[in-house]
Amino acid sequence: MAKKKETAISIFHYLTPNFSDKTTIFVITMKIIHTSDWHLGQVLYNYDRTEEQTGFLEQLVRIVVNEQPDALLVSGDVFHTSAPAAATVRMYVDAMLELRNACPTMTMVVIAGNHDSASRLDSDRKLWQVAGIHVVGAVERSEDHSALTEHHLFTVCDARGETVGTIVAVPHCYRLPSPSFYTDLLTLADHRLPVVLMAHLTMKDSDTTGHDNIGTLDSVALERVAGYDYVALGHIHHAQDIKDSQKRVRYCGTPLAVSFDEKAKHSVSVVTLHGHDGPQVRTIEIETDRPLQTIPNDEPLPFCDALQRLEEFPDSRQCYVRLNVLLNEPLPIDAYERAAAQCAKKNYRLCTIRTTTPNTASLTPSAMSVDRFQEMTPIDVANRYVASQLGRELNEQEMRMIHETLNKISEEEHT
Ligand SMILES: [Mn+2]
Repeated sequence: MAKKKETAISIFHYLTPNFSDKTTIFVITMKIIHTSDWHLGQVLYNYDRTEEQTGFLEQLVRIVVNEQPDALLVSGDVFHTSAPAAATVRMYVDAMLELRNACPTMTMVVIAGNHDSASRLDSDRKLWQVAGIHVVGAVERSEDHSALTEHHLFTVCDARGETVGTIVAVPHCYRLPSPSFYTDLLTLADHRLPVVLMAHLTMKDSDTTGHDNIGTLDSVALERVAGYDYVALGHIHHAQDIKDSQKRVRYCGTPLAVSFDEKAKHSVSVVTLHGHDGPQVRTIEIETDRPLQTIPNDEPLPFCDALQRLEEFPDSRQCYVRLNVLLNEPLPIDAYERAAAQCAKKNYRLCTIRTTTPNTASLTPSAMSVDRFQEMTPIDVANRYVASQLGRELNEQEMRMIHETLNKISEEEHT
């Protein structure tokens, strides 16, 4: 039997000299957990969310313990702000180390999203490396292949130490070194095994429900990430496979809702790659004690009726509430107090009263909602302003000036 197998392998080698033994005998599998958009440190209408975020991170640790994946990928927007508070950073550091202990052999990769500060994430990159955690804050602009490989490519091994694939990690970036950057990096990877791209971007044809149309200026066409076995995306908060990608290109979505417009379920994705066959994706729902709830959820109602709905709302959890009011008459002067009192009775947290005037109730609002505006980073806002006023994007110098100013502001805020 062994002899037959050996003969078969040598025939295979003769025919395909570039293949290694293991690809001929076994189908190599790589199991990854894909998550993104944690937005740690987000404050929702002045309510601190540390408890919920800690709750998510604890669930993630349990998932990693149970699944024992080969890799854990965090595709950007780890933090909600570019200069997170010390307590938020501490929550992150503690969680990363617990995740590391939960599965000591898995490869861990984190990339920066548009909400993260690339340079801050990169500042302790080498320290994270000691814990076997790869952090990629900024894009490597050198054209040197070994520099690019060292910065962006990470080998994944299984629990036995066998190589099972490669992760190509590209953080959010307003200007890539070239439009073909993703496929250029693919050529540096070992193609005999699955190659996975991590990126934080707006993919063309993605469902942006719950988002403003930010980032359409630099939306990426499917062809630009072609050739990868799986593309683990972050940025759009609604979990989805990209149309026409044969499920190879996917947003895993937020584990916790960041805004009231994110109504889909929240989960992390468990992805198994068998050689170059299409990925198998399973989702594990993330539970929360504090869901974000618009009341009524479908159509706005006059204030008193909306208040009635709030009173009757059955969820026994400690919901965050956005009251959805149809303005057929002016809002009572004590509307907020009445709504807040009703919320207090149920241990809910009133966030906002959304008002719709009757003649626009059926129309899609063209202006941006407060929720959507809050989701945007200062750079997004500046980009949108420049695009609407000047019909162009921010240039490098303007971007740098804004970043410097923002850093100064956040330093002052934290002193
Ligand atoms: Mn995000």
